[in-house]
Amino acid sequence: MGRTFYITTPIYYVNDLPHIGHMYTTVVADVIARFKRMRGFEVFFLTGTDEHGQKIERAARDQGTSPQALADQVVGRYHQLWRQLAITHDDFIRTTQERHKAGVRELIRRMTEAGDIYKASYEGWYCAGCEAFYPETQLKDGRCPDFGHAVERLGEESYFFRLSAYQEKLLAFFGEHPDFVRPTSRFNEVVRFVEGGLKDLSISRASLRWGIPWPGDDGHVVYVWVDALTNYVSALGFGSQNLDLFARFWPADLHLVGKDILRFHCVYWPAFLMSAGLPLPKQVFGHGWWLKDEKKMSKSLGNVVRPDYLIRQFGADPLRYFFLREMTFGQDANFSDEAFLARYNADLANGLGNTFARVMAMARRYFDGKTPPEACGESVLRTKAEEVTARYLESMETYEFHRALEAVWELLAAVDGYVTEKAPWGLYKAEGASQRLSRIMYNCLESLRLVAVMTYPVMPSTAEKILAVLRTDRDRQQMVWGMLPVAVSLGPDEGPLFPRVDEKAFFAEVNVSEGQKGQEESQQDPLVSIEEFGKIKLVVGKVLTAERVPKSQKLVRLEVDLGEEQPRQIVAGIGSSYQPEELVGKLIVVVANLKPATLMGVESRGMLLAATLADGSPVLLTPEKEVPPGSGVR
Ligand code: ME8
Repeated sequence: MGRTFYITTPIYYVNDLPHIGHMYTTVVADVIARFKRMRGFEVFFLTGTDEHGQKIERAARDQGTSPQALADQVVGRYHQLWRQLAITHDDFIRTTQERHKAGVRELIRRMTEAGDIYKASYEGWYCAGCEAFYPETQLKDGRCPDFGHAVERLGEESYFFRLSAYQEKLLAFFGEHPDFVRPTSRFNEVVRFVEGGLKDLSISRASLRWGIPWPGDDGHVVYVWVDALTNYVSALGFGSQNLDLFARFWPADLHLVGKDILRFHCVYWPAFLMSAGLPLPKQVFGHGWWLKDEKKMSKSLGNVVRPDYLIRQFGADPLRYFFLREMTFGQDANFSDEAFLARYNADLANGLGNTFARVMAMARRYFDGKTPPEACGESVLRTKAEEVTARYLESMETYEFHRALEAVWELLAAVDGYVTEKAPWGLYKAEGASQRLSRIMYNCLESLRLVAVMTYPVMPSTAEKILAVLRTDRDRQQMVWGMLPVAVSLGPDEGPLFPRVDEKAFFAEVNVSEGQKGQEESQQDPLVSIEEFGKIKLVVGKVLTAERVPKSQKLVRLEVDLGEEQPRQIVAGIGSSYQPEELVGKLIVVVANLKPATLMGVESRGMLLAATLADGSPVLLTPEKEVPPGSGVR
């Protein structure tokens, strides 16, 4: 049986569109997955989405849609983005899938059987942003300690997990597995946290509906973190009849996460697994954050970056390269377009692109469009290439990607230096396509082949392009010297790998077109022109009938007179603040030309406007005097 490697990303919340942080973690996981496959491992690479909980329920309510519809929409964007970024995940799990729910029920059944679950009443400070309770002592200025989100006092009956019983067991496990958390500094933080004492954990919510019902008690849903963490085993069939994947791939080799969610992965998850009698993952890596202007990006700060425009303009490879090269894996780094362009021009257009173009132009000319006819045994370049390959492998194994890439770029520089020193053009002039010239060019081409193989996990499409020109197929991708075939026709010249970009022109263009799109997506308060605003048709309407949408807590179906021939049917998420009866006869403001949408099976042809209070509840907008239905609003 071959060696296996199971790698996971966090499953991302669907309350918002993906941003650079989600892209980063997933790209890094993809690089590791591709690297391991290349080294002969049978890899299982999992990513997915975390779709339950208060965050999602609130976001859906704010957008006047259902949590499931919101999730479906955001998941669509994730799938599209992972395709654009050339992500090779083997599975995509969604916590709303039945297979996942079965896994959660099985985990809870086992924890209950172990005697680790009891029911008690609970009161505490709840942060909806983090989906977590905090003790009074941990609050900072009355807000959540990590991000400063608002917290609220919540009290209810809840099921508890006996986390306190696992303090010693966890510490013993940490002691026996010094590699469990990386980087080491983060491991120490985790150990200190557990040494500080563990309190039992509330793992159900009675006040929330959008979640997995507690097995045998429909009045509760499972706490979103118990739900979410279980994805790592439910995706392998845990909780179902078919345990083949589970037997093959569990325990995970690597949970890759951002440092924000380390505690959930290094303390709670191992405790749940111990309780359920399951093996623990081998390693959790908590990487650093991409910062914007030295601050962590977050939706609430409005400084989120979505570099979709960079993917549109450059394809996936340059951004993948930038992610891996710019950030010292584990630490924080700043993101900026300037830094991206600087790396693009220096490392890709100049470094890789130019060296490749320069060497290939000579090789094509000297050997009639073929690879050199004679290979070379020993040379300085071979020595360098072998030293670089060894260093690259070592750095990739320890996830020091920036070092691995640095090593590869050293080899590129060595090729450049070698060409300058040997001056093959002089030889060609003097001797024609001689044996000596053949050996020199072989050394260069073989080094470039190795560069392509080593860059493959990070820049798969560029590597494939180079390998196609060098006529080396997948089987020949081993990282050993001497695999380049001699005297075979080179693949066609497809032009520069990375055309140089003029920074001034780039920023001028980015600011007027693409960048604006990026900005609009990333800023909280984007500006719209009067023409854009004019496209929205706002009209006063009079509510004729109102009734609740069956099975929905929030949705109300309205028939509204907009001064048109027929009343309009509108579905609005206002049922928790208004009784249907009190709506009839009210004048409201409606977006009349919104694309129709179907909410819980009922078509809505428009949207009513309401102010939103801090707790998310809506207050209807109504004209200050009686006006006829159909009056325009501007
Ligand atoms: O936490 N820099 O989901 P989430 C780098 N659903 N990485 C970042 C980042 C940044 N500025 N911002 C986010 C959740 N990330 C839970 C996880 S797992 C069982 C449940 C990345 O959508 C990083 O990997 O908030 C972080 O851990 C993750 O996105 C959080 O994604």
